[in-house]
Amino acid sequence: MTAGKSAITLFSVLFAISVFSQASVAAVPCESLASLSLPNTTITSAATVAAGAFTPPAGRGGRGDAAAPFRNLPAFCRVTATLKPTSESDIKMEVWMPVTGWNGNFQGNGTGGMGGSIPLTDMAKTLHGGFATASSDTGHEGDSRYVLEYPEKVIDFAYRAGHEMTLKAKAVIAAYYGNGPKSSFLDGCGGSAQMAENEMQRYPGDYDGIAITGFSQKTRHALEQMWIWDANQRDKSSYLPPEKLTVLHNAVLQACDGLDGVKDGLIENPPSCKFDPGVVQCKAGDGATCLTAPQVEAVRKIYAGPTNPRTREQLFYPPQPGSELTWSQFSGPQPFGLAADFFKHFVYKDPNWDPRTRPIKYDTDLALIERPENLVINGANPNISEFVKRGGKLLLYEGWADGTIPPGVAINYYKKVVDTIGARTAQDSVGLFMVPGLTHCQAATDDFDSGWHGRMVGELEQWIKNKKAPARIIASSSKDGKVIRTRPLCPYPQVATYKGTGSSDDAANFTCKAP
Ligand SMILES: [Ca+2]
Repeated sequence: MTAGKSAITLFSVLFAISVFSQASVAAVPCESLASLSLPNTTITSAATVAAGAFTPPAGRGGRGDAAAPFRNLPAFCRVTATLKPTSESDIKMEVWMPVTGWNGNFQGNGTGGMGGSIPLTDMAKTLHGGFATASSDTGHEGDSRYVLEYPEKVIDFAYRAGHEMTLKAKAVIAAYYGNGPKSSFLDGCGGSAQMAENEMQRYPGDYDGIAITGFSQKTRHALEQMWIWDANQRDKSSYLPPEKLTVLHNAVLQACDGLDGVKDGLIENPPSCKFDPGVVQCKAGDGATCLTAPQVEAVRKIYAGPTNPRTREQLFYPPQPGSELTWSQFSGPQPFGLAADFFKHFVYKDPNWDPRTRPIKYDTDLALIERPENLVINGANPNISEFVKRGGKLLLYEGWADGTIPPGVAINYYKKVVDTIGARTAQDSVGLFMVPGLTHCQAATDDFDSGWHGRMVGELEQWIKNKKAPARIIASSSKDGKVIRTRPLCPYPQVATYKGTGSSDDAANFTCKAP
C-alpha cells in the first residue's frame, strides 16, 4: 500500500467517524455488522436505510392503509441473517435499529398465522415507536408443507425460531449501540401470540414485558374455525351469508347491548347475555330480516363451540355474542386458510385434504390433531414462575368480539396462571383486561384498536417503572383523527360500569366493578 493511499484511507475513516458521531447514537457503522460473528448465524446483509427510503419487497408492503407504516420511516440500520440452530433449520430474520432517537429498548415481533414470512409491517410500526426491533419467518417460507419432511422445522416454528431470533437480535443491538437494550418487550396477537406464550414459558429471561391478545392454542382454535365451516357447509341450507350474520348481530345487540346500562353498540360483558337465536327465526320459510330454521340450528352449533358427538365434551371455547360479523371468514365455501393449512399438514399429512370428501371426526380425530409433536405449537403451560420471579410482567388484553380465537382460552389460561403462581404474586405480575367490541387483533365493530400495540407496551413500561400493575387502562375511539369516546378497560373479572350521570363517551363516568 502506498503512503498516499493510506493517508486517503485514514482521512476517509476520520471523516466517516466525525459525521457518524454527530448524527448517530451507534457505536460502530451499521455496515460493519456484516462481519459480526454469532453462533449458527450467517449475517446476509447490514446496511443503513435512509429516512423514508425503505420499500418493502413486491407483494409484502400491503396497499392503502397497510402500506402506511412504511411511509416516513426514520433512518435505520437493517441487518438480515439466516440462523441454523439445527442442520434442518433455515430461519430468516431481520433486525431494524433506529440510527438516531433509539429509546434504549428492544421490541420483538412474532409472526402471524402459521408463520412463513417476516412481518415487515409490524417491524415498521415498532420502529416508529423508537424501538430496536426484530422478527423472523419462523423457519420456513409459505405454508406448512415442511411438516411432512422436517420435524426440526416444526420445533423452529413452535418456539425455537422466536428464541433464537431474540438472542441474535440482542447481540446485534449490543454490537451496534455498544450496549444491549435496557428492557425487552413483546406484543403478540394470534400466531404472533404463540411466540409470546412460548417465550415466557420456556425462555423466561428473554423478555421483561409481554402483552398478548388473541391467546393462541392452535390445535384447538383451528378446530373451532373448522367447526364454524362445518356448521355452515355440511348442509347447504345451513349456510349463513354475510347479510344474515348482520341480521343475527343486530338481534344480539338488541338483546345484549343495553344490559351494561349504556346502549352504545358495545357489549361490556357478553357472557351475562343469554341470547336465544330462535328470536330471529322466520315465521315460515325465508326472508331478508330473519333466519331459516336450518340457519338458526347452525347458529346454535356455533355458539355451543366444537363438541365431541359421542361424549358431548366441549372441545373449545365458543365465540361470544357480539362476534357474529367475524364468522363470515370461516363460513365458506373455502375453509379458512390457517385451519386448512393446519389440518392438511399437521393432522392428516395430506396437502390435498378436502373437508367435503374427508370430514373432520370430532371424536376419533382428536388423537391425530393432538399428536405430541403437534402439541408443542400450543404455548399452554401456566407455570410462568421463573418469568415473574425475574420481574417479568404479563398483560393479556382480549377482544370479547374475537371469533377467530374466542376469548375463553385466555380467560382460562389467566385463571390457571393465578392458581399456579398464587393470587398474590399474580396481582403484581399478571393482568387480564377484556375489551368490548375488539375482534381479532383489531376492531371491526368499533375502532377501540387505535394504537393498541404501542399502547400496551407503554402500559408494560409504566408497570415495570412504577412497580404497580395498571388499575385500569383507558381505551379510546377516534373518528377523523378526533377522540370521540373513552372507556376504561378493567382488570378481569371487573366490568366497566356506567355511574348513571354524565356523558357515556367519557371514561370518567365509569367505574370498574365486579359483574
Ligand atoms: Ca352497551
